[in-house]
Amino acid sequence: MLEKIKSPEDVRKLSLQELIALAPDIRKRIIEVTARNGGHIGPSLGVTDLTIALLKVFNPLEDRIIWDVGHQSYAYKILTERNERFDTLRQMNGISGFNNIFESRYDAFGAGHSSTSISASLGITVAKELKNRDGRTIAVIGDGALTAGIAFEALNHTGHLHKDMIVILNDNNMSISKNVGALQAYLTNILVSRSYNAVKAKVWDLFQHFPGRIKRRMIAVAQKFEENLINFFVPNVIFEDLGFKYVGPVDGHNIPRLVRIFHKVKRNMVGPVMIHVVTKKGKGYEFAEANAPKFHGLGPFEVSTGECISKKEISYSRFMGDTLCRLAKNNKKIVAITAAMAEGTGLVDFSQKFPSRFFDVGIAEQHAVTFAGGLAIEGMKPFVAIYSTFLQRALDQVIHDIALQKLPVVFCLDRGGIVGEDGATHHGAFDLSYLNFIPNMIVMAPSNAMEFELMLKFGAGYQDGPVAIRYPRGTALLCDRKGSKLKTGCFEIVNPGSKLALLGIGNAFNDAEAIFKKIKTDFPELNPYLIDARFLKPLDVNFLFKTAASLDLIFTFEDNSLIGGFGSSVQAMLTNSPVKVHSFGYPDQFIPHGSIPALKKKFKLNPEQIYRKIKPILAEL
Ligand SMILES: Cc1ncc(C[n+]2csc(CCOP(=O)(O)OP(=O)(O)O)c2C)c(N)n1
Repeated sequence: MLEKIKSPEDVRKLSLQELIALAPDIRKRIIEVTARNGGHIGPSLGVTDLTIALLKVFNPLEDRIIWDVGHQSYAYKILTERNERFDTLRQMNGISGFNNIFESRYDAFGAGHSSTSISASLGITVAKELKNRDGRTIAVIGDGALTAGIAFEALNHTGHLHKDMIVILNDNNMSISKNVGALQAYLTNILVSRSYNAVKAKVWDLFQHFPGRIKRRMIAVAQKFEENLINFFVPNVIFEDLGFKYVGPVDGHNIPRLVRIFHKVKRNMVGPVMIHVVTKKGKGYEFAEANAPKFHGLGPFEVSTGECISKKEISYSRFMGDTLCRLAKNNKKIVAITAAMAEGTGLVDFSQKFPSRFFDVGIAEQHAVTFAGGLAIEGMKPFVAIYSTFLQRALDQVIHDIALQKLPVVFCLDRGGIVGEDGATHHGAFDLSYLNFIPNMIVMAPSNAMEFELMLKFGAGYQDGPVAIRYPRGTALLCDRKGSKLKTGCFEIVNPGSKLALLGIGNAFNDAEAIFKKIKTDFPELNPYLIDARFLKPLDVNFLFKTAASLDLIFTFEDNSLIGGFGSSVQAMLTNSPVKVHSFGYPDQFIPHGSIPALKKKFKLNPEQIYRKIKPILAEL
């Protein structure tokens, strides 16, 4: 079937039976490609039927379909003229793992961070009306994404404006792990509403006594009736009270039924409509159905077994979780907070060992930070583990609620630096910059696991204000070098030298060290300083003013945007001294997707490339 589909127009021409037959083909394609390239397989398999039904009824060039996060849009990509390129998913210059308006005219709004779809859809709806343009706008948002403040803000505004707009709530009861919160409990309540299910069970039982053909016809009639009947039994007041017409719950894997409902809504809508669709994450691939958190998003895996191909090394995330468990054992004040990322941030063990001191707040980074503030002001020691890219969303809370009040919250910023295949929306390339300007903040970055442990311990003991530790994605580096005791605002001098210094922060220190080794081999007469900066803030004023100012040349290394980061701080401090500072980091642009080595190469930031660049300068020296 899939071979026949060149564009969404072809989907619109298919009969219901053909639509049903198309679904397994798409699922097969998604499984094959994600097994090779990694990616968000579970969410995409879950909405394959929903996507087909949407494209049967709506025309994505006249109407607008906005996928929240965009991680579930693989079937949509396949059906909107990207099947041929789908093999390049998440690879350098290939198809993005999320929606991207520069990739396709069918992608109505870019995403990667969650919960933006209703706001964007409302903007599009209003703009269309102002321009007198036809077409429906459809936001598809997951139950997990609905936990974020911005989604509530958008529902509030949509209900108020009362424009014709469709919100599809894709309810699979899961965020990455099990979804949390009172709203989720409410949604579950809708699904298991006892009176409704009791009536339904009795009716279906009754049908079993009829002969085959009559039974089938009665079931068809009952299904239609059920869509209306359900509203009598189900407590749907929240969405209705917010100004939406509520439709559902609807089986998200029943394509004919979805098509029927979409047609009906399209024809009859007045004001905003919420269609509550129930799906199964990972639908159609047994391993993904059985283990939704693992198959939410993962690296390459073996299709026949569902086993991951990469080696099982301890990641920085896991190392953080393990260390925090050890610290929390002896320090009852430590609490851990995640915003729907317990797996990703390595906190699953912590959640099991210290359930009363673990909080998954849902996709609610802003709330996570201010909630930590409340805990801290009462004397607790909160560790907030959030990916660097997602903390961007809570910048004001970090400034206004935490730093301004000098609250001793520890921010564990996972996935600092570039993250690879997830691309521009997920790289943590700005955190050194956006934390750098905040007064009262201590900002550290470890170059290896041992350093990381020292920093986590430092954070646990520090009471005078907030501490941020940013660390990269990937394997926690073990290292023979025993670091000296951590002192606030002191660089670690790994090799004392003269004339020249290599200053690296965090993961980039390892690049500095590799370059240092090359210099020692090629220029035995040179003895550069090798510095593991440890602290972005406060910087080591002592070293910079006393020692560095008398050097000829300094190279700084960071896996962060050059603007406002480590190198720019060092340069600013040394403006009045004759020493020359060359900084290596990411340029002022959004870094695309691709493997980390490929991206470093593209930006000429791997140690070999940097070395080649600085060699002539060294020769002069
Ligand atoms: C602001 C933000 N925080 C965290 C994430 C990481 N994240 C990606 S998808 C996801 C779960 C989304 O759940 P849901 O909306 O129910 O969609 P599903 O994956 O279940 O289809 C999370 C937490 C994100 N993309 N954006």
